Amino acid sequence: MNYKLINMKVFGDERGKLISIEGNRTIPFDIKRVYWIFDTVPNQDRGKHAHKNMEQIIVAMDGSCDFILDDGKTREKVVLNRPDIALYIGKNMWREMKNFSYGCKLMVLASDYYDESEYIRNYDDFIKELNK
Ligand code: T46
Repeated sequence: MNYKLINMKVFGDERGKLISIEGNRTIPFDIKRVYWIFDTVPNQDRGKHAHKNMEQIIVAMDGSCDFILDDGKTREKVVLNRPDIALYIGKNMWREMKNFSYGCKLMVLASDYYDESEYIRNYDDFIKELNK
């Protein structure tokens, strides 16, 4: 499975906590794009696609959601609910995002610019792409 959970180093003191992410250092790619997802509602799923080439880091800054990760052979569930744990998803991984809490805030760092042609949004096409 081409994903991993990264425990982020937390700089904390009496003022609160701080976490820093540096491309190619704390995460395994250069950051070309940042986006965030917010105002989520339960029972409204997201994702249901894979990326041919893109790598991403996802952090639940507030609230929680489940990521279903699928490499065409195995499906695993990861619960994101802490701002100090980053989910790295590599290339060719099907992802579904479910069970959002109200107003969950996800920050996403991506290894490339947005390119709709790089998405695989049909599961059968994803399996075909893996077997090419
Ligand atoms: C992913 C998960 C975690 C853009 O125009 N630019 C962008 O950078 C992005 C990410 C999206 N969009 C447009 C494309 C759609 O019209 O925003 C709309 C919603 O995107 P989408 O339905 O793909 O959103 P999610 O939450 O299903 O998936 C997103 C990312 O697209 C995807 O790469 O891995 O978050």
